Amino acid sequence: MTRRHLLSTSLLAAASALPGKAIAQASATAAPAFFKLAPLPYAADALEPYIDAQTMTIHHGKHHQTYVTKLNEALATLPTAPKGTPEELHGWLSNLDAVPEKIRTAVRNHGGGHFNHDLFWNSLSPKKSEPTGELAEALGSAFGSKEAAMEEYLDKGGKIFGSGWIWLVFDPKKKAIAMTTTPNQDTPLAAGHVPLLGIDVWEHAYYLKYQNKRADYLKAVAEIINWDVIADRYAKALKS
Ligand code: MN3
Repeated sequence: MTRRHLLSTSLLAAASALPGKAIAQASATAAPAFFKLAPLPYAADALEPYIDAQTMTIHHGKHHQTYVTKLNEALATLPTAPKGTPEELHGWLSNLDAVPEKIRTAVRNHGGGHFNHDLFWNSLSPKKSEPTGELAEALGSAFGSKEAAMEEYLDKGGKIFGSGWIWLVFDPKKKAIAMTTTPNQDTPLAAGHVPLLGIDVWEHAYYLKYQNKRADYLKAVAEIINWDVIADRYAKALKS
């Protein structure tokens, strides 16, 4: 028996030992699931009427899933398997130059997409809230008031050309919060900023319900911001 024949025979034996379901799953998945799509932290219709259930279902289940799938496909080409932890992704996005060149663009776009959307879903809530404590004070000193901060959010979010994100960030160098934007799926991490709030301004985030009326979408989303989560992120950013 040749070595090649021996190898193919043992592979066949290994394959036939797998239950049918495992084989079907293995062939349906192109790359190992280093990173996985987490379920939404609320029901798909929970943010109605501000964000409709159909947009939510497609945005999370198709768009976000695609970023995860494509990130995993790129990572599968690496000689060593990644850990697939949030900390690892955070590290790559904070220092893209250190990411192997052949996967750098995929990590920036699809890894960024995965990171941004995770933060986005968890920045929203059907339960109404308002900024309190240190966060309310920081909004006051940076913008004058929460209302003024939200005016800047509407203005800057409305002016994004093409696809991108509007962010409330903490800038550790200036020890201050600020409103910034990024194009495509770029993250604030690349600029050394700590993202506190991120709102998706890609058309896929609003077009089914709001069509070209981006300002209406931005105003609606402002009603469902989970300020308790944003305050927690700010408190953690101050400590680190
Ligand atoms: Mn999106």
